[in-house]
Amino acid sequence: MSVTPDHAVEHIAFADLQALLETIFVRHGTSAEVARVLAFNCASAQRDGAHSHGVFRIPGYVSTLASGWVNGKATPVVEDVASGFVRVDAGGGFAQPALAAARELLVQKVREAGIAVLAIHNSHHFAALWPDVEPFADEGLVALSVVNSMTCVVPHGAKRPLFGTNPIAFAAPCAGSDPIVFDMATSAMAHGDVQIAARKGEQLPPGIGVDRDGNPTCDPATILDGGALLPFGGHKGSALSMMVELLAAALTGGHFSFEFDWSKHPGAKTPWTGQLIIVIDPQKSGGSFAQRSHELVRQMQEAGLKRLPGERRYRERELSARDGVMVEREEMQRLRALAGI
Ligand code: NDP
Ligand code: PYC
Repeated sequence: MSVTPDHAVEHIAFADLQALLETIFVRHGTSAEVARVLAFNCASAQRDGAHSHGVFRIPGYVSTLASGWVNGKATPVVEDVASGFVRVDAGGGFAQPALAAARELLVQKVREAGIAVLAIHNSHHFAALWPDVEPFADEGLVALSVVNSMTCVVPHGAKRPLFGTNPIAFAAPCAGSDPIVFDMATSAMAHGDVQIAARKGEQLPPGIGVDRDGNPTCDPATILDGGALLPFGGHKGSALSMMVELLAAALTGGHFSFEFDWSKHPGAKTPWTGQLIIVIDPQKSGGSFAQRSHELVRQMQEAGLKRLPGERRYRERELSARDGVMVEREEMQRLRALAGI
């Protein structure tokens, strides 16, 4: 993994980065509200060092908006379907504004029933998934989310790609510390990281992907040029990826990763799929969930664990609060050009 020299980066205040990204989104065709939600999401990923879904994604957002593939001004339609079920039609827009529109109703249901599901369809998700679950854990709730993406992963034992990179994110409160959060693609590597490696001319470890004929390759450019990714962990990751297709698409009414055709929209980058979020109120269990989380973490650490999932991001977040959010200088130039400043 290459290291960026200090002189090649800028440090920018989080609020300034968010404002810059908002300007870009509005300039390239979103409503002010959609721009606000996406800019906060993307700036948060950059702040936390989640680089495969930070400002690296902005040119993709811009090209997808320009292609007419996504509706940047969509107004989500929220439906109160049952005591534990909220459905949202994102209107061909982004998934995060759909979540924002349904959030209050969802949490109200969770507090009443102890559990509720948010099923988003007709949506585009181009971001990290942890920003969608972590805020629930900040409020004392447990949240699990899945989203499917675009065909680029060969199911274990199959001959051609079918699944998306299909991440799973989970967040739970933990007494005395930040929430426990993990967020992982079910592919051996996120597509974004393959793109970053290709851009840097780096090779990948074995077991990540195959070329267009199904032969193993460590070359990210070969994977991107007609090749495909593999699920992580063989048949186990493949089963989880299948579960994500079922929950994020079949259950929500969204498209499977292989069901949409963006070929008539050159520049389209955002998967047109679905997202499921399950939120649970652990207070309904009668015990002290957050104390129990704390105990589990304590035991894991006593067993020798040095790094919890989420911890690296929290550390990066602290550094960004102290020094400003780190962005490569070249990237900042691109962002300012896209903002027209
Ligand atoms: P990583 O493999 O980098 O990390 C997965 C999880 O494991 C994270 O929670 C991470 O915590 C944790 N982790 C990593 N290394 C360790 C370690 N050594 N010990 C303990 N925990 C560790 O993520 P992926 O590459 O799989 O995914 C990257 C991003 O891509 C995700 O945010 C995902 O949502 C996004 N994505 C989005 C898609 C979409 O369709 N929108 C599709 C696919 C991926 P930490 O964060 O603290 O490093
Ligand atoms: O990194 O795999 C990925 C991805 C797909 C859609 C958005 N991110």
